[in-house]
Amino acid sequence: MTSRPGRPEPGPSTPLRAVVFDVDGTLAETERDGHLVAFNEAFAAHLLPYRWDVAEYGVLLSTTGGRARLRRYLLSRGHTDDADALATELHRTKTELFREWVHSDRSVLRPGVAELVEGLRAAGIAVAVATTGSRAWVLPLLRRHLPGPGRFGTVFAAVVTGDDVEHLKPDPEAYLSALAQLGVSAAEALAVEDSAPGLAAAVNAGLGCLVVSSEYNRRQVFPGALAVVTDYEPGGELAPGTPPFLADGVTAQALVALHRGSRSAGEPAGRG
Ligand code: XBP
Ligand code: MG
Repeated sequence: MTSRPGRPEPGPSTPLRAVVFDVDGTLAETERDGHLVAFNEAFAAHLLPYRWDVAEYGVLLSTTGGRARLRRYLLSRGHTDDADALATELHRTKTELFREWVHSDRSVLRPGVAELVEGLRAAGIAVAVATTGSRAWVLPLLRRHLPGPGRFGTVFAAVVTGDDVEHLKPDPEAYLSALAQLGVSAAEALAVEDSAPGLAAAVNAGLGCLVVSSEYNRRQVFPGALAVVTDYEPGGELAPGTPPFLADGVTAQALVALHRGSRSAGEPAGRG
C-alpha cells in the first residue's frame, strides 16, 4: 500500500479523506427499470427480434459496460463480422433512450444516498464517482440528483466513467484514476459498491469497500467486502461479520468508524 509522499505510512490513525461511489445499483437502482428497458427499446428501434427479460439481463450484467454486454449477446446469437459495429450502433441508441429515463420521474436516488453524501461533505470528506457507465448519461444523472460546486456541476470532486478508462471493472483503473484526481491514497479512502465486479475493482485498487447490495445482487455473497448491508437507511439486513453499528444506517460517522476499524485491524483493503 503506497502512502502519499510526505505522509505517514497507512495505519490505525490514517484518516478517511474520501469516499468513492459506484453509480448503477449503488447511487440509484438503474438496471432493471432503466438500462434493461432502454436496451430492449434499442433492439426494437433497430428492428431486431431480441428482447432481454429480467433474469437474462441479470446474467448478462456479469459483463460490465453496455456496449461489451451487447457484443457478447450478439456473438451468442450468431453474429460475427457485424457484431462490433452493430453493438456500437445499438449502444448509441440505448444511451440516448437511457438519457430520457435519467430525466424522467422514474430516475431517483436510493433512499439515504443524498443524506450520506451531504453528511460526508459536511464532515470534510471528499466524495467521488467511479463507474462503468457512459459519461453521456452519468453526468446528467449526477447533475440532476446531486448538483453542486464540484466537477461537472455536481457535488463530486472527481467523476470517472466508462469512457475515461481503458479497462472496465473489475479492473481497478476507475478507482485508481479517482484516487489520483483526488490526491488521496487508497488507505485514506473507502469505496461504496453494489456488485461483485465493482467490489473486485475497489479491492484490486486497494480500497476497503462497503457493499450496499442492489435489486440484482441482494442474495449474493461478497467475500472481500469490509461490510455488506441491504440499505443505507436504518433497519436493513447486515451480512454476517458486518459491524452492528451499520444497522443504524450508513452515515458519514458510520463510514468513518468502518474505515478506522479496517485500519486498526490492519486488514488489507478487503477481507478474503
Ligand atoms: C454498471 C454497468 C454499466 C450499466 C450500463 O456500471 O456495468 O455498463 O449496466 O451502462 P456501474 P452503459 O455499476 O459500475 O456504475 O450502457 O452506459 O455501460
Ligand atoms: Mg454498480
